[in-house]
Amino acid sequence: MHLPKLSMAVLLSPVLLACATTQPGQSGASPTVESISRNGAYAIRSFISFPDAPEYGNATIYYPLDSTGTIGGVAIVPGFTETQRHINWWGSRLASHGYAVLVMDTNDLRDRPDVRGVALMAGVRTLRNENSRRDSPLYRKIDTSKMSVMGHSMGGGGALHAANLNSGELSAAIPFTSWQPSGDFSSITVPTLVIAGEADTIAAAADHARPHYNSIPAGTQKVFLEVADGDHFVANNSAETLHGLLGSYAIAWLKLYMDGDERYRDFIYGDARSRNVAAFSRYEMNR
Ligand code: 9J3
Repeated sequence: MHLPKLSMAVLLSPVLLACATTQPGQSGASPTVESISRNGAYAIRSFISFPDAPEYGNATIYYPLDSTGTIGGVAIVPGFTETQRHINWWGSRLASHGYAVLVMDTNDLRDRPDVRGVALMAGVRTLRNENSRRDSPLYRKIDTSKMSVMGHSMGGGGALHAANLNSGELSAAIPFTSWQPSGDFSSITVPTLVIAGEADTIAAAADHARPHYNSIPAGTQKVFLEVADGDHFVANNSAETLHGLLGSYAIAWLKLYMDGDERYRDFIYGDARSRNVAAFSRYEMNR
């Protein structure tokens, strides 16, 4: 058995010593504003053949080809009368940065936010189960302890409901232009990035995203991003000119809070955000 001698040689190699300085949670090249504002390094694949869940309708799982180690998962639900095609740019964008992303349809186009929250948690369950399903392209590739939820409008309300009821099972939540009258999300303990639109006339920020954000406890990491002059659809497929900007914040949020990769902190809290100051009518945080 010559392995001990070999590993000693390996440890003393300067190249591998450099690798050994990589901090927990870090993977991939050093991020820049540019690199997190477009698709990442991974080739993207998707599939639709996985066990059906009663809580949601059709769904697609996007994932990075040739990911190394295990990866976190994100479940995403659209808004009232919407389907996957309204928000599925997030699936490929996040997959290209190293996540397994389940983008779903609801059972009923009119399902309310709380029902969408239950659907999201079922999506999380599906992603976790893919890790142990032998025929899955994600077999043994998922870190089942890293799961997050996102959603648009009533689906953003759903992401907030899911986080409010299941913070212990989640790593992060990212509602965008969330809709839930009288929404009280005071049980959320997972880091939550609330994306809003200044000129949203369907889910007015003053009546929805803003009070949603305020209801999240001060002891929970939270950021309120309000797109200047942004409408109800700022984070949907149709708002292509905002994909780079909003994608960069969501990616930084997931990398920091789902993977613990501290290299992304500055893109949210530090100097790297000041370059976008004109894009936001509000940019608030509790820390
Ligand atoms: O999911 C959404 O876009 C909410 C839109 C809305 O105003 O619903 C009211 C019934």
